[in-house]
Amino acid sequence: MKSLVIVYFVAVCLCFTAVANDESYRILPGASPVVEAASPTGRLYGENHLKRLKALGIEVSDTIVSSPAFSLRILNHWDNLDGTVERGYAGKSLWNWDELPAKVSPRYAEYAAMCAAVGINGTVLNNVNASSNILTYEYLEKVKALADVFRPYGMKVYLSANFAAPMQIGGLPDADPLNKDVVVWWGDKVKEIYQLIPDFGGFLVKANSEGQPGPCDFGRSHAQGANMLASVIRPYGGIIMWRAFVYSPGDADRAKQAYLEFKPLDGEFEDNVIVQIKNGPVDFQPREPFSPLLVDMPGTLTMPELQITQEYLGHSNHLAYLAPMWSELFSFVSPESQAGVAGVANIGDSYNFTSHPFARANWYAFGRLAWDPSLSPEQIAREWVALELKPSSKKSEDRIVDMMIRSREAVVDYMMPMGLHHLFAFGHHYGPEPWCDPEGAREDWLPRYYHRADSVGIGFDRTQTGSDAVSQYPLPYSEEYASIEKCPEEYLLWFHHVGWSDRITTGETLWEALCHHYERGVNETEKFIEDWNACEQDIADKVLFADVAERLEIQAKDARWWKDACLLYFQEINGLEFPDFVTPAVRTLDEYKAVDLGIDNFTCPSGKLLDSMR
Ligand code: GCW
Repeated sequence: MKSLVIVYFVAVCLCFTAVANDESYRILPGASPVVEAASPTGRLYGENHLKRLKALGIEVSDTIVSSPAFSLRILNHWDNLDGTVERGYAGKSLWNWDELPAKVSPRYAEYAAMCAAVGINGTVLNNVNASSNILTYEYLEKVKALADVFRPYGMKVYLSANFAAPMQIGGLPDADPLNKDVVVWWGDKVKEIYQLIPDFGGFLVKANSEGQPGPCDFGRSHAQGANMLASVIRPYGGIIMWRAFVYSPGDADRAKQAYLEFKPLDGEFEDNVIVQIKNGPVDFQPREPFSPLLVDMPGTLTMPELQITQEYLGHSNHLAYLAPMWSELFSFVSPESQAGVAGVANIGDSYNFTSHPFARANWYAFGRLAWDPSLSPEQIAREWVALELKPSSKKSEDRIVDMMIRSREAVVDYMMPMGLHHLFAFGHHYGPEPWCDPEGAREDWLPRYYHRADSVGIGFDRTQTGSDAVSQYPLPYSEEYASIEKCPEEYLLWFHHVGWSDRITTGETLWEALCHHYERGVNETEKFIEDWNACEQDIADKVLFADVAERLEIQAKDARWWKDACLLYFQEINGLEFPDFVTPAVRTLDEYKAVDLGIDNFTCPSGKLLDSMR
């Protein structure tokens, strides 16, 4: 416990510097510490923090003053109205639209309490690939029922809006943001929403992205589209979160496209529009360099979008504790420059909300970091392990925290180390398919677009001799990333096409280094099994213990699959021998190529089912 007390002291000091707002609180020390706050939500957060300290056995010996770093700390649910969840791996949607508003499940309040425990203050209920039906009166009544449950927990409700809603449910011939009828339609719709939900938060919009409608369909810019919605919602205090996740097949490197489209619009957005930008320039890969757009829109409110659901990190089968990834982002993107932070939720109707017991740690960590990004991933893991797993010995606690901290790097190592990205199977994004080439598929959806492996080398040249994405970065990063010598190893193949036999800074050839990473990733997953088994005596919840043990077995098997499939495929291209330390592949490349999980694009069955199909 001592280490926790020390880190808490540091965290408390840092919080003193944060700006006070009505969500902040103060806890005064004493035999029974007192919570002071300017608002009921601030009081709730203070009480929740005090509860956490008590549960962790930490005494309040000095006054604690705390304010959130980001004023908007929001979950994005990619939940569809038919109960499915896009990229959701924890069962079906938690929202039972068929039963609402008549029947309000007690799980809604449980969910809101979990969010409030870590300071999450908003939730977008539906998928960004939005059905316009959510804006019909029938659904708005259901949304109101949820908003009523969430309100006492300090959680505001937001909705994803389909930009073509005036056409789809309003009967208008277009959705041009400069068409007066369109503006009137949105104005009436917003009025209807606020009559039902006076503290409605606003809209999240995915426009002109992956086939979704948007202002560009009518010759208008993203700023014109966002500003029209912003103007109708402004009188009610609402906001528009406008996503910058745009790319289209064409000449420009996909990693450059959001910047190319949005940077020229800097300064044009209304001040109740926040441009929501994915953490990396491509798409939630196991590791990406930060998105340069996040640091180069000085005249625009921006917020990073993180992905809590593990679309590209082994779904709910793999242990991947994501706080290290998010802290990495905040080491490049200063939280003070951002208006909020969004996390794509990993929550469903599964018995524990997230399916993998450790996936709850990512929900927890998202909230804790959104409140205070200076908290260390280790401290957050320590809190979560002590609060949720409650191991009966310090040794097991340390062991589990250590596993969690190592887990994200392990996933990067066995899936796509050294800056490789998008080697995923088409559609479901679970297993490896660096060779994937389905007929008629868009080039920028294929792994070869990203890995560019050929007989000479591997990696995407994003320097001046290639796509020049490096020049979108500010100094010193633009210079560092452009130089093959100075580029950090973890981004090497993101920015450079490197010869297979070129020596990298460790003295190994690129091929040896790549093999090393894959091998290390696999070894780590085997160590996770040993580590977890060593904790068995200390975990009282035997069902949870067995559940995790089973998933770790799947993860280790998958890690071998990733390593074998990728290394065999790259070997076929470069014709080199494997270094001695590489363990022999379990199957041949052809056998791996024949693996067909038979699962659809967006959802994934339970680990067990997947395992039996493998
Ligand atoms: O990562 C991709 C996902 C899509 C998702 C899209 C987005 C909601 O594969 O399923 O759609 O990103 O972020 O809009």
